[in-house]
Amino acid sequence: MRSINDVYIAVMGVTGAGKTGFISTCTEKEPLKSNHGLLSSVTLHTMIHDQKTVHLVDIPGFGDSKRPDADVLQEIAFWLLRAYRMGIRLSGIIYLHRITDIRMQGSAKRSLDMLKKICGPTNYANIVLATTRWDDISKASEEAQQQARQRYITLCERSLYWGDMCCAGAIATKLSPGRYCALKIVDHVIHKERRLAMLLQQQIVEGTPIYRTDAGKILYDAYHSELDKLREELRKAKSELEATVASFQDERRRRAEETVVQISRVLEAKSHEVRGLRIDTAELESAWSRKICEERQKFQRKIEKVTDRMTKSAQETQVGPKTPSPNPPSADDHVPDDLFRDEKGQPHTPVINRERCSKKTSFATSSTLVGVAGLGLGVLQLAATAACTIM
Ligand SMILES: Nc1nc2c(ncn2[C@@H]2O[C@H](COP(=O)(O)OP(=O)(O)O)[C@@H](O)[C@H]2O)c(=O)[nH]1
Ligand SMILES: [Mg+2]
Repeated sequence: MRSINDVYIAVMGVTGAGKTGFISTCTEKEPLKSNHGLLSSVTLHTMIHDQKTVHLVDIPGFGDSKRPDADVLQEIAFWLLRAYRMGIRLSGIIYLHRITDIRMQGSAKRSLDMLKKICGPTNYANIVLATTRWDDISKASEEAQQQARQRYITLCERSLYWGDMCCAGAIATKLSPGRYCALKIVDHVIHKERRLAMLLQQQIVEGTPIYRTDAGKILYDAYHSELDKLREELRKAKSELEATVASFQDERRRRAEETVVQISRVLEAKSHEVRGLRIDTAELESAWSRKICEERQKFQRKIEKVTDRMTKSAQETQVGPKTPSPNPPSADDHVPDDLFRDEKGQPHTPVINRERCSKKTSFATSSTLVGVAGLGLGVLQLAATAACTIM
């Protein structure tokens, strides 16, 4: 069971920075292959380390082409709000950055700015800034290695990047592959023995709408610049369309029409994302609670489907016992561990045995049931996802 006295550490960074890999290295568990079409993606990964229960919280990155930043921020805000209400406090933040990224701009810079605004300056001392992919750099030319070392120095020195956080007590480090180095970072956070109230968390708890929080403002302003640009593009595209009407050039008109439709679609999608930032705390909570409830039901249906197939498959092979393994997933296993209790504050008791998705554990024991075992692993993968995904 998870407890508010456990250690909770957020792992952040752009998509591809190495968060999931880092967590998997620490916990020695296979990373979840996919999120099975889930809407939410803040996931908790638990290990016992130094006689403490440590939960590494995989926070979705900004700048993900598959997901709007506004949606990511909503989810983080919701998670922090829920955690706060349950008495859970983060002990620190591990922020990962690829040293192979040549320039600190675009989504990398935005992600860094968001980190600062989500944490707030008073929590900078509890941030570890870790650079990944040094192994790739070590294979590069001497010149490229020199450039990477210089990038690292620039990152640490410039206030615009990590300098301000380092001056306030954050530490920067080069992450080497392997568990030893990863756990040293975790140890650093644990030994500080802090329980933090993140800036975004405080602001959301006070009822500030997302777009007026420090983190939300960054996105909101960026969205507005983007919307302004799109409106200007649309205006130009529409005047081009008008010109083509007069010119009777069919092909040119068709292209102009397509452009107008395309820009209008993007504009509508972006406007919708911006509206998501305007919601207040109560709306955030009800919208995301609903989403998570729907997700839970979706999971339940998926697991039931796979379990059904497993049973049928076992019967069709007509070998071995009818049950697919000595440890078939029970009905209880399918109920996601709502770490975080239900609406009435009652803890959900069923807990999925996370050891079953440990790298060292196999599910089926009989070689005649390979196909069934495959399905069984599917169930475990779903169950594991449910266990660490749903709050
Ligand atoms: N060579 C190398 N690859 C890495 C390192 N860290 C992560 N990766 C790879 O980068 C990709 C993205 O990593 P992942 O952990 O999924 O990033 P996330 O999006 O931040 O969770 C994966 O293919 C990893 O294997 C590293 O330090 N060195
Ligand atoms: Mg990941």
